[in-house]
Amino acid sequence: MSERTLVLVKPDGVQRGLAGEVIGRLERRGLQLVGLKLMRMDEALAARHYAEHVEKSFYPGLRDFMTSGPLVAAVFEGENAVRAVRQSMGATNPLDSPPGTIRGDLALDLGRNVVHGSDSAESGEREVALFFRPEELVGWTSDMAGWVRE
Ligand code: DAT
Ligand code: MG
Repeated sequence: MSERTLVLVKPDGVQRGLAGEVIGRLERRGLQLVGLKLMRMDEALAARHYAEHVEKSFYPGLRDFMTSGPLVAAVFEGENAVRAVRQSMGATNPLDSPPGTIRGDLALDLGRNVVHGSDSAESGEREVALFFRPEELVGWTSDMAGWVRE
């Protein structure tokens, strides 16, 4: 079933000039981009986005990091989009992420791991709605679709 996933190039990724690299890797895998913008996360959005982590000891550092500069927010859509993005991202800790993954190739530190991706289809819907108004998402048919999926 088709699903949507929210991808964030975190402030470290944008500062390091890796936004295009991260989005490009996911595009090149064949995932379809349906939303994209540069924006800044404020504290209220951080608390909603990371609701599952708000009470954790690392949350203040995570919040300060995520609100410290611009991020690139993107939505990818398609069958198994959540799983494909999580696999391309690698593990939460870059040192546990194999080479070939975004975090395994581009990051070293748990607190500077360059990219976010929704962890389930349900999270994807919730997170997309936090970052994008419906009219900011673009439905379109990729002319390459038949060359990406059978
Ligand atoms: P992921 O980003 O892989 O979905 P997560 O949802 O468990 O991982 O955590 C969100 C972010 O919070 C993660 O990308 C980095 C940070 N984080 C997670 N666990 C942490 C910890 N134990 N110490 C410091 N930062 C942590
Ligand atoms: Mg997560």
